[in-house]
Amino acid sequence: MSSTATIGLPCMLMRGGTSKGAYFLAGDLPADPRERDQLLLRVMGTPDPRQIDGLGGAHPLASKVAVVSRSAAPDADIDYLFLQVGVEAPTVSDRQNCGNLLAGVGPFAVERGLVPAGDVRTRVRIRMVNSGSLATTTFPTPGGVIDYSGETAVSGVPGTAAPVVLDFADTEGAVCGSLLPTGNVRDEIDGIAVTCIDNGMPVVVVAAGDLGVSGYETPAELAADAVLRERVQSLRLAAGKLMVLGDVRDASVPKTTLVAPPREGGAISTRTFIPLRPHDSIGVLGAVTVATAVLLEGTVGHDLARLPAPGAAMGIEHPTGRLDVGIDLDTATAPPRVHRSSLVRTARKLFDGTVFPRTY
Ligand code: NQM
Repeated sequence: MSSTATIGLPCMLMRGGTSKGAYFLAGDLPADPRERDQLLLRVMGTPDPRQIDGLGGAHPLASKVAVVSRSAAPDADIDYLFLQVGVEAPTVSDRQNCGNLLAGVGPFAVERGLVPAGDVRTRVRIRMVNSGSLATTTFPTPGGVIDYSGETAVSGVPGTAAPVVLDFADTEGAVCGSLLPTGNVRDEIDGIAVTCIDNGMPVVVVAAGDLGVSGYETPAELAADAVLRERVQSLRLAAGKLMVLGDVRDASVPKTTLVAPPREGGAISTRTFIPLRPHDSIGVLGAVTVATAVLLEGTVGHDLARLPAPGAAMGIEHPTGRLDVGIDLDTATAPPRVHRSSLVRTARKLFDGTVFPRTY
């Protein structure tokens, strides 16, 4: 047991978008990934469905960690490593990005003095270490002080807060190596048409109707459907191989998104499994990826969508509202190229202090 694990270590709890996590400076954690992961399991209280002995919120969306440091990359100010900590299972995975926790990374970097605050707003260039993709985040810092309060509402979060604008570049194939890792806009698995796509998050897109549901169910209704869960698992296990992810039984990716025609003025309606638990909304890069999918001709979802005017934001409807995503896509090339994507989130500093990992 290292001494870092027995004495406390600095930790900030933040809500980023519709997720919540523990933010650390990389230098405050053990450098050895195995030692670091053991420590984080104790910090979050994993494995335990209630995470009663740790900071985790007993849900994958509240069992997340951001590890932040100054970047050596010439085009980035900050490096951000995202770690998904299991709830029931003692897992710590770096195989996916998290665009929601990303919303807190810029403010955290300012809070910890890694980046100076601008007089009106601050722009931080962030390298997402999990994939090497770049994100730029911009948030208000009037008078050089972060202002977390504001009028921006994010579906799935009560109240309003200051806008955190996220711009993504190089997310195409971030995890799988290419936007359409199977080489096709559409494949068939278990007799069902799917689109396997990765624009920052590996996602299997399926028409809800093909799985015998409407696609407008509540997350609780979807969670109660054991047959659906089995079919989703079967699809993602096969898709994992096709998407060059290998055996994904214990991995958090690919996610599966069920799509249906929009009902709330957006472009498409979604219900997402992360990877088997229904999401109350949808992940940031998950939404970016699904928006990209439905823009491409021939994909599952393209014909179900009500596409906005070219250049307008794509409204991705989800169980608790809508996430509007801007996608700059060049479909004239083969395969199509995504130049950038952008959206708005909010973040909140919840707590700053010292966490005491349990010692054994
Ligand atoms: O897709 C959930 C979330 C996420 C990840 C998940 C995320 C993203 O809602 O970028 O933000 O898909 O596990 O935070």
